[in-house]
Amino acid sequence: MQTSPALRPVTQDEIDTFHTDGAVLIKNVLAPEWTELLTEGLEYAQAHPDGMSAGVSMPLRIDQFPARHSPQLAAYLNTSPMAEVVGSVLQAPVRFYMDQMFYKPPGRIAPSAWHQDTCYYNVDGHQLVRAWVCADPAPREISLEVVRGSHLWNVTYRPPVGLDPATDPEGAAALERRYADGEILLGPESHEQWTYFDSFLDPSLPQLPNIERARASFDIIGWDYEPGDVLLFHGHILHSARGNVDRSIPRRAYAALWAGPDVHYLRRRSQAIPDPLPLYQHQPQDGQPLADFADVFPVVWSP
Ligand SMILES: O=C(O)CCC(=O)C(=O)O
Repeated sequence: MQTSPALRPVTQDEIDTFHTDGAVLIKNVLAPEWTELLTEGLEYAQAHPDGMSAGVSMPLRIDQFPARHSPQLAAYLNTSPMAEVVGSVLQAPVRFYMDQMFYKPPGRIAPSAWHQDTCYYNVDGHQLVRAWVCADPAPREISLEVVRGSHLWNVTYRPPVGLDPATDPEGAAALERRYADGEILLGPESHEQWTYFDSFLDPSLPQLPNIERARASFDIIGWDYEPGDVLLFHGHILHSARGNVDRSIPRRAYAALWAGPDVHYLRRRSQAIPDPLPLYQHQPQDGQPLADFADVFPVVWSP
């Protein structure tokens, strides 16, 4: 796959910031043509929903694996310098794991609640990196915030979605039995029809602190994002997007999850996002590195 280079190299300072803070905004690294392709790709995905396109409570569409149904997003993923930027920060070979679209139309911009990404997926490792880009300017009041350093807290919180044993004990008990039998709760069929509430709200994981209510107690950082920037954040970091402000243009974001060499499979009771479809045929076992599934997750960039 032929990728084109970033506008500039990632600096040592940016690499250090990512590892210390758990997130870094890499400014002016993507040429304008990438933003054009991204815009086309997001509009195409928005106009062509599939079984993994989820309307969430406010006007917000989240698509899982949108590059699968948007040719322009596939081209963006495969040829833009995104993988290079991630790999330069990890200083290691990178594999693509999955992608998402967060399409917020003009009007009241929906916030995204505080959460951690790791607990949603059947993977674990310290080299899981999210690259978030936006087709539109996104000042701090509508872009991402993180709790600085929370990627090193060594805690996996309960995702705030899924079937709650407190409200549906029988349904939850049935899911619990399937999990104990070794099943992946979100099987390949979930790629046809999926919602954030097909999963299991795992009561064994600690509940997220109410960060929004106690903002002053946390070291929260955020950025004014401009198209051409790439925001990188760690898979374990606590993050959210601000919102509830009115604006005349959309906020169309695309986020891809990338994996370095230490990332491995881990079947989670809290899994909320299905495994990538071609992975199911491998019947992956806990602890297997993604390198064991090189046909599904080829190395896309190496130092
Ligand atoms: O863009 C958003 O509103 C949320 C993004 C996010 O949570 C993520 O990329 O993990």
